[in-house]
Amino acid sequence: MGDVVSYSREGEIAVITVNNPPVNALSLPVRKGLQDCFRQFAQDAEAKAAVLICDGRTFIAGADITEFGKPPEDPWLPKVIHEMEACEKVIVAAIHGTALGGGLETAMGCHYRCAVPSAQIGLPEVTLGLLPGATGTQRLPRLIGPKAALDAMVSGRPMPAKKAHAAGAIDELVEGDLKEGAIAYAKKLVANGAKPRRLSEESVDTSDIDEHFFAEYRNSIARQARGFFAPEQIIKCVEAAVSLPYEEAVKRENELFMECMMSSHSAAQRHLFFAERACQKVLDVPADTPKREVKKVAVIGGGTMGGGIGMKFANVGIPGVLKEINDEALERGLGIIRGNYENTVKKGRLSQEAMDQCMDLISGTVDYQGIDDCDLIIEAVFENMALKKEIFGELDKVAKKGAILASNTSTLDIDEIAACTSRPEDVIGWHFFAPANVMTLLELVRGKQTAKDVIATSMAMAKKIRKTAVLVGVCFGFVGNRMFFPYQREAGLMMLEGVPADRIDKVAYEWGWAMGPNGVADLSGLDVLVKVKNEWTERPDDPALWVVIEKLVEKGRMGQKTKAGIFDYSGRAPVPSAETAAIAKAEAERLGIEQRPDISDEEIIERLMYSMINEGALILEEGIAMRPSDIDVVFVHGYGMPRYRGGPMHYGDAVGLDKVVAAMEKYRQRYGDMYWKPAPLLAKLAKDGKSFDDWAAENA
Ligand code: T1G
Repeated sequence: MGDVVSYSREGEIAVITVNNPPVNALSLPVRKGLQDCFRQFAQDAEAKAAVLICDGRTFIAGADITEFGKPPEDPWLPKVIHEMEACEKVIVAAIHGTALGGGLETAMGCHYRCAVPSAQIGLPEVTLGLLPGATGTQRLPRLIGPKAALDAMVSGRPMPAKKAHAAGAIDELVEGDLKEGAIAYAKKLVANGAKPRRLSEESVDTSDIDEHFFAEYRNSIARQARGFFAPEQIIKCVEAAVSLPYEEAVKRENELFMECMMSSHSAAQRHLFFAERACQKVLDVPADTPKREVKKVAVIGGGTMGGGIGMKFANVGIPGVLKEINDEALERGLGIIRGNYENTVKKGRLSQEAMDQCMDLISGTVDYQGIDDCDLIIEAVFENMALKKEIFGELDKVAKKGAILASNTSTLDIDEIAACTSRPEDVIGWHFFAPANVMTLLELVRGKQTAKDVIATSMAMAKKIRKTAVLVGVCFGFVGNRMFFPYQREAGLMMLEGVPADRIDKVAYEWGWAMGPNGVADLSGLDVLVKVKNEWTERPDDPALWVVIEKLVEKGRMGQKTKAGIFDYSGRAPVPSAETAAIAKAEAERLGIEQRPDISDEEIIERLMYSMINEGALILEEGIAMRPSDIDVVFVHGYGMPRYRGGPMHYGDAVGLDKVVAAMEKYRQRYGDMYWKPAPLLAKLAKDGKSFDDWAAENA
């Protein structure tokens, strides 16, 4: 590979080019190369101005995340940026693709910025549990004001070039060839006698903020930032930007950045960054596996799930057919879709025109003939194996050759379903998470005979409909639900031991879950859990398993949908129910369960999380998940586990598997081997002082 940073000259304009695929990350060689080239530019008397540009698909997309966690090596990025900014001659950043993080910070160290209209700029460090640590928290407020800068840094969302231009972050939009346009812009600056604009020499315009601004800003993000460490650190940096001299404020930024870098939150969020990319790679399905074309989709079953699934395809311009059993059900199904779109339009997140375009792509049918031209057919009826087998038998008769036949089953055996067809190689599970048009997770369930091109096509289509797909194997509950069962089991058992349901949920919520286990059960429907238990033929022989939930269902308390479940719901907020407590007490007496109402918060979390982690270890041993990090992606994208925990397996590593196993031993002494015998893999890793990450590296 040639130089990662090269120097050339076009007449009186120097051109400094970064070429470090895939995203021109600011690795040590790039930082050194930039420093050398800017020094060369300063010495080059023929060069009146310089353009900083990148080869490949994007301007610098940030610091090199793979270097994090290792000792930083000189030259550090702030040092490179300050030396570049101090240059007496004008430097122009020429931006295409995504100038992110350290990339935008470098561009803000340049004196002027130009970009093609399709470019985006942003400071997404917060998504990694970090903050812009190379003067970004000081420069962006000087460019676009403290409020807009905080919005950009706390959300981490990129800004399109046109909006950035309007805000003053981009000085010139370049139509056509970026390099030509940037050189022309640099020449214009030279001709106009423009001086280097150094943001470090400017102060923040505070005319639109008052003494309440920061307190009000903290309140405005409290909900979305709940539990996260980095957002508050970013706010502190901007407070420094408006109150301290630049040099002092940069020192403060570095202190706060190092606190973020050393935090468990950032380790977790950086872990997820790579986990979300790794899960797209299937170990035995090469990336260049030919994919089947998907021009039209059918969804069988127009319930909440079916409607949401159909929307995901319409949203990306793929026509779909919704198949229901009769006109009334079909009308209801199409009505669900229409209602979802109308809600989004009402919230201002979708135009009426866009909604109409999506609705025009969705048609309906009440017989199988209407789907014989579809390339992908997704069955989304309720969890009943007999019904699913009947449907797949029909699909086998009418679906075109090569159509992918998918089931949205959340627990049932894909191989058993595939066996009802003459084409098991075309059958795969597409397990969406409710609500399908909102939750980002999609579990793709690989059957024993699922063809590799079906897997490759499914992974590609998942990405197209903006789902995060994780490939899993066949077992009851696959990965997510199978690991959520022990989590919910422990919640139920602690309720029987006398711990109030609302306290269990409070502890889980404060740990970071979007909602506690009992609130989730009420949301999903307690009857659904009871149906799952009945379908779970190999469930543990435990008379206490979800016994309270079964009694509640017998009394018609199904959860939120009946305004009463584990909790009562006069509004949306759950209210502790005396009826649930009475049932728990009576069942505990019947089962002879010792009352331990004062179980500690620590024990509540350990029993909820370690039971889940142990199941995850079993799943890895059985090959149901390819990687521990795939399991982490499942829980962050499908179950509301906070990103700053990194997922259950990363959390186990962060706690230390030896500590996990030691805690499990306590519960094994009290509750026996049925649930608390460590999975062999977990026991071995703990004994060897290793982590799931170590296991992943050894089994990649
Ligand atoms: N460092 C190292 N590798 C990176 C990288 C980075 N910053 N960004 C992407 N990659 C790898 C990625 O792992 C994948 O590798 C390949 O590039 C393609 O990525 C000091 C501290 C730029 C929008 O957070 O958002 O600067 O899997 O699949 O979908 O203040 O990558 O092929 O082996 O995502 O086209 C701040 C992170 C860093 C941007 C492109 N910057 N990257 O998306 O491709 S912290 C970011 C992205 C920082 C400073 C702070 C996206 C993308 P592989 P990809 P994509």
